Amino acid sequence: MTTTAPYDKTNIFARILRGELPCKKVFENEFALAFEDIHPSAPVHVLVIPKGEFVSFDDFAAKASEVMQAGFWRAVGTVARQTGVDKTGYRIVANHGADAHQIVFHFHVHVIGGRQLSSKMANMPKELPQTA
Ligand code: DGP
Repeated sequence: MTTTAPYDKTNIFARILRGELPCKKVFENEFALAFEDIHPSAPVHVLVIPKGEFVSFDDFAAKASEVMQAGFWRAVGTVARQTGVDKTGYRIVANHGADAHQIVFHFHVHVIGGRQLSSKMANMPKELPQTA
């Protein structure tokens, strides 16, 4: 599946949003649901998803209303404060598409913290492209 494919209502996060699958809920309001990542990469690893059908960050940025965009990003901030990582530092990540290894095609933001994170944003490719 690509990020240009239409939204698939059977994706795992859509099913969590509908209550068909369980999650460890951290926060919920009219704009967003936040729950613990099933494969945490740090003591705090929460996924924040919008309550709407958006395939990826690009889809959300292009199509979500201003009210939804503001409400969603405020929810991300609330999750960081609620989990306490605002005090120690945290990283927010949204993987878009194949090169970023997006595996669930419902837009989500990872809130990662609770330990010292790598100074590298992500693994570098084995060989950097030649620039000259
Ligand atoms: P990505 O699409 O690469 O940004 O990562 C998706 C994340 O979703 C990954 O860290 C694992 C997590 N995940 C996948 N399936 C489930 C699930 O059923 N429940 C929860 N809580 N997390 C999931």
